[in-house]
Amino acid sequence: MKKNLLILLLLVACQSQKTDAPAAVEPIPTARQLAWQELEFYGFVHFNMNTFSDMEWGMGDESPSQFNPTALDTRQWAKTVKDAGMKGIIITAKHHDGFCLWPSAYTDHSVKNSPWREGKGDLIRELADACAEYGLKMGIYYSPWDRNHADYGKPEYIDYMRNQLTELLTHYGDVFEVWFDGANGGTGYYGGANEERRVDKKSYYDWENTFGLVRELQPEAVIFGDAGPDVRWVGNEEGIAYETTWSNLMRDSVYAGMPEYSEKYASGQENGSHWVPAESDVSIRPGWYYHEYEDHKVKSLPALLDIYYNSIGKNSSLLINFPVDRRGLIHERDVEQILKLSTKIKEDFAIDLAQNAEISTSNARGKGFEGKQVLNSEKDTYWAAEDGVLENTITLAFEKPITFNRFVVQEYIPLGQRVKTFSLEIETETGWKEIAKGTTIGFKRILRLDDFTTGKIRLVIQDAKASPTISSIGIFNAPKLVVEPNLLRDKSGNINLLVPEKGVDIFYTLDGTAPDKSSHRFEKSFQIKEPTILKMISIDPKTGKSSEMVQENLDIAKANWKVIHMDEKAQNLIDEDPNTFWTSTGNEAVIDLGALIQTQGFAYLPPQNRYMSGVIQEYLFEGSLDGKKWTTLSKGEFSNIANNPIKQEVSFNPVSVKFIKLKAIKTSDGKNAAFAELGVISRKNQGDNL
Ligand code: FUL
Repeated sequence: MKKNLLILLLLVACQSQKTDAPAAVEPIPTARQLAWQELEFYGFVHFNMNTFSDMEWGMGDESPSQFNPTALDTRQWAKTVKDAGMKGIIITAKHHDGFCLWPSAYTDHSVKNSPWREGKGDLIRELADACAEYGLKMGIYYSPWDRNHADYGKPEYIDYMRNQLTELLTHYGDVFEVWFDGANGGTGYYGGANEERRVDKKSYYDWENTFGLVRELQPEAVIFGDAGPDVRWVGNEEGIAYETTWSNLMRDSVYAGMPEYSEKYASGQENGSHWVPAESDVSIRPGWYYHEYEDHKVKSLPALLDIYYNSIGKNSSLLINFPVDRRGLIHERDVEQILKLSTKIKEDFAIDLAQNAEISTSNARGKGFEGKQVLNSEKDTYWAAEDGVLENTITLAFEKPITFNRFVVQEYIPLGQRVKTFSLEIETETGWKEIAKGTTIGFKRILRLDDFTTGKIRLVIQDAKASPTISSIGIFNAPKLVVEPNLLRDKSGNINLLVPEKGVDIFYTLDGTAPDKSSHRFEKSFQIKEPTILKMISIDPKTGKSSEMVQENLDIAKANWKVIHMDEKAQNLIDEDPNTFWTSTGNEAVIDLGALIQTQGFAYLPPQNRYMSGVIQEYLFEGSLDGKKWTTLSKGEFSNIANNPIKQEVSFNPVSVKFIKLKAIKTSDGKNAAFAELGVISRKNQGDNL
């Protein structure tokens, strides 16, 4: 009897012993990379000489006297970044034009020769202090390419670069990321002081020793570059990672600035040799640097939210840039938008429904690796399958059906990235139904789904490099994104109203009254041919939450209009699409309105593309009954159009015309006049014939 008891006790003791952890699947992250992975979301600041020269890539011959912010406040940057839920700030200490934000001992081309703080300022010091105060980390962007330094292209420049890195990495405390830009014009196309000095990007910077210096001075810092070595570029500047994003990279095949990088390497490779995870960088405006003419182009909440889900939700970190303005502040509109984003993210992930689920798994490795490990917030615990078992399911069962639309899953990356394909299924009355599929998971994968209601959800891992390890699963029911509707109208007057999210209703009025949920509900496209004021609003029917109201002053439809120019592209100026434009070699646009139209003004939309050319600043507007004899209806300037290229509306005494002509007297850059749209402001039964 006693003997049996002993055997039983021994058996129990053996079973309660912790099961061995799975072996790592190489490559795996280093300690500094693991710490970096936790940051996820941090801010970029582009601010230096380009802010004052109004350029994106300065030439290097700018005078330090141009650098003169009037109200620089790094604490305002830090507060914004902190409030937005970001963990740090990377600052452009030196961009391609070579101007230095700190008083480097190795060049005169720096703040020390600027009027700012009477040449006594040190912006990196001020930022380091502000970051410390707000509990943020600081990173350094340093452009290897230098259009100012006399030695660029020669071996001496490498000493200069290392001396400067030594200053930056020893004088300001801990740095979490050193960002080496891969850009080097070197084409002769852009001009610039050192353009003719092409360098061999692979060998010139002697990266091995330069990285060695960074390691020596800041052992905890990750180094960013196209080729890593620690963090890689995502391959675009839109802030978007790939459906399949491996943290593994064939690092030895890549070098910074290689032309085929984006296409061949940016999404990583399943069998990449090194752990070099992706970082998605994007600016909150079209440009990296501040330009007043982009004040109306700060990214909308839907656009920022798409970026968030397509970067952090796809195994990448997110680096959002603020083009700090000439005052030295993050512009009010940028602050407003980034805070809208962080508020929405907090709402989306407010309550983790998975916490109430019962977990079961198709395979269990043993003690310490049970399914329930995916629900605790400790990062060192995870569920793991037995060795060699690649196909697995993790099922979450709820007492009562839940409604959800977000699914978050994380692999336990200290043992390497493993999952190759997975799907998500819900239990329905007729059995399991697949609602989403994916490829890689990595550090974090977020599925943004329609609403589903079910009592059971299961993650099905179909294939993996080795038996999977999952550290976390989260399930959320994000509230609907309720933002102002967008209006699209074609030439014939067909109207479409759009909101980014399904299940949100749009209500509108055509009689000038304020819309509410008793107004017309938009169901399908309709036509408006005559001048009409359309007011619209969007409402989430479940919560009653509504957007701000938008008013569109629609004018006569352009269905019968003809452009009097042989160039096919001239149609762009009456296609009602703000994103297309036409450049007129004759510096004018003439339109046959197809009928007599009583008009009391005109509307001109300049090109909306990033590098606008031919924006009309001084104009002459004429009307005609026969297209031959013209009468001047208005003459003047569009003030501030170059800085704020929005639709310009000009009124005059009502007249009836059949032809209109907008002529450029002067354009912003002296180039041929360009038109995105041209229209009239008309009124029925008003005005006299010419
Ligand atoms: C690019 C640079 O050329 C841009 O000016 C900007 O700094 C961006 C983040 O990286 O390569």
